[in-house]
Amino acid sequence: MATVLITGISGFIGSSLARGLLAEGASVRGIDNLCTGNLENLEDIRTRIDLRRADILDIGAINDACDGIDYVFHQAAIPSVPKSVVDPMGTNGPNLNGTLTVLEAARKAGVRRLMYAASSAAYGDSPELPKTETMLPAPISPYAVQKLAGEHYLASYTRVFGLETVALRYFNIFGPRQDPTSQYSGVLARFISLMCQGETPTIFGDGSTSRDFTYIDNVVHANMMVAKTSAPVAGKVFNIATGKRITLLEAYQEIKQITGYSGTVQFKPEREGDIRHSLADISLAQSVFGYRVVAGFREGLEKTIEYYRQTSPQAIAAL
Ligand code: UD2
Repeated sequence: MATVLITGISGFIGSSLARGLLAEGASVRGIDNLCTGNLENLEDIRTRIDLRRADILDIGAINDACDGIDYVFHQAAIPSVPKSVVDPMGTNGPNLNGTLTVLEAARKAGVRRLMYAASSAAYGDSPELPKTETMLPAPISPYAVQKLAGEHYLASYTRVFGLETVALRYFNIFGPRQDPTSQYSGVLARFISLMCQGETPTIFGDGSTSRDFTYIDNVVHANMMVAKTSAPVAGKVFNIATGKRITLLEAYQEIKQITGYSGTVQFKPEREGDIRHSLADISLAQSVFGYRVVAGFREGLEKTIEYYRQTSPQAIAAL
């Protein structure tokens, strides 16, 4: 049975990974500084994990956390484009130096493989679709630069030190436990939580903006597949998405249909720096390590809406 470390375990993606890995029989250790994460995300599994409160830049704590670990799933980050624009230096610490800290600790501890939450932000807003891993990256925001620089550190640690690393470029992940409360929250989390409470959502732009919205189960599946594959994945980068794109207007209409929301939507000008369209080519992950889309957009929406329906508005507000 493998012993795994999840950084950022109390976040939306980290806590989902923890559940998936526990279900596979893994022994799960996690670290989090609770800066953007939330302990409520771990409520049902709290007693089954070795949870450590530590900062990703605390090399001593990260060294300790990597001791005896087979696989690291590095999810800790400040995952916000706008926040990185407001505070490039403050976000560079956790997002880039934090990744280097984890790589260094993993190398010293003899970890078998390290999986990294990379971002589709690396592609920038070049109009070419779908995005393939061979395209030249064109990061725009500090966040995109930080995440892309992390990928290069991974490749370096594989080449120079022989540590097996894999970068998974996530495309617009959504699902239960995603925090819907901030103005920077993912659009689907915002739409769903607002519409479940009968409040009016806002579309920035004319609604034709599109994204490759990816349900969280696909991310958990991808991480587990790539951790255990015997295919040559070390030092590589893979898109993790669905290979389909949905416009904001389509997303709004589907949510409306599922929730029975009877209100309207308001339109506002596009947000500064928004990318118009995003769509992934997922054939590399499919062919190299058997990734597949385990849950599509509609199924993901239904499950996410079910979750927000069961979560009271007060609990959402407290997130
Ligand atoms: C996502 C990721 C980000 C990074 C980036 C890569 C999230 C939350 N963010 O940013 O971390 O990886 O992709 O490019 O997954 N919008 C509305 N109404 C709202 C909120 C948003 O119309 O209430 C629009 C927004 O202006 C944008 C689209 O929805 O056009 C998606 O916004 P987002 O914040 O969910 O995600 P994105 O693609 O900016």
